[in-house]
Amino acid sequence: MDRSRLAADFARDGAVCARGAVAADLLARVTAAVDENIASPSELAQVASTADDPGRFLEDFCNWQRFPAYLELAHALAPLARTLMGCRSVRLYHDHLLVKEAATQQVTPWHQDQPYYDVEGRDVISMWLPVDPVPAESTLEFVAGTHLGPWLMPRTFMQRESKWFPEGSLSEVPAIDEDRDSFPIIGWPLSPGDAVFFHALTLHGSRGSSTRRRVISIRFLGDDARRVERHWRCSPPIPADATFPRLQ
Ligand SMILES: O=C(O)CCC(=O)C(=O)O
Repeated sequence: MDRSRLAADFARDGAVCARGAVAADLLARVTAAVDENIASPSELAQVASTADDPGRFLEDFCNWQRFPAYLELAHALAPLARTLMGCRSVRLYHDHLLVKEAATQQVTPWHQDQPYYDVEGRDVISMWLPVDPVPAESTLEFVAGTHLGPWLMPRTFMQRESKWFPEGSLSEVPAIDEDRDSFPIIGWPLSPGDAVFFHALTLHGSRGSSTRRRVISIRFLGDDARRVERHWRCSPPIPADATFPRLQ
C-alpha cells in the first residue's frame, strides 16, 4: 500500500480505498463481532428501511465497549487515518454498523456525515469496512472533492425531515441521481478486508443491495476536531461526558 499516494488522493478527492487493509485473523474477529452485534443490537439500533422492503437496512452505533474487536479494528487502522488526515493524534469517535440484507431496495441517500455530529473541525474521517464482497452496484459512492465545500442540509434518511439544522440554514444536497454524469462520482467494488476512508464532509450514498452487505464503520477524530454543544439530538447521540480513546 502506497500511503503517500493514498494521502494525496484523499486530499484531492476526500475518499480513498485501501485494499487488504485488515489482516485475515482480525477480519475474522470483526466479522464475528458484527454477527453478535446483529443478533444483539443496542438501544441506538434502527431499521432504516420500510416494512415492505424485501430486504432490511439495519444500523447500530457506539458498540466498541461491547465488542473488543471493534476497538482492535480502530487501533489497527488509526495509523492510516492519521496519515490521511495529516495529524499527530487520532481519537476514536464512534463505530457504526450498516447492514443491508440481500434484496434490500432502500438506498442510502446522498449526505455528508459531519452535519449530523456534534463535532467541528476539519480532522474527522470515517473508515467503512465490508465483511462481505461488495459489487460496484451496491458499494458506497462519493462525489469527489465535496469535502472541500460547504456543509449541506442533513435530513432523516426516510422521511427527509430536517431534525438538525433549521430549514433554510444550509444549502440542500443537490439531486445527484437525476444527473449522475454531471458529478465526479467515485467508488470501488470491494472484498472483505478492503477499507474505504472518507472525509466527514464528502458527499456519499449507496443504492440498494441484491446481496448481503455487512459493514462496520469506524469514525476517527484528528488534531483540530472538537465537540460542540448542539440544541438537538445528534446522530449518534453521544453523552456530553463521554471520553474518546486516544489511538495514536
Ligand atoms: O452503508 C451505507 O449504505 C451508508 C454508509 C454511510 O452513510 C456512512 O458510513 O456514513
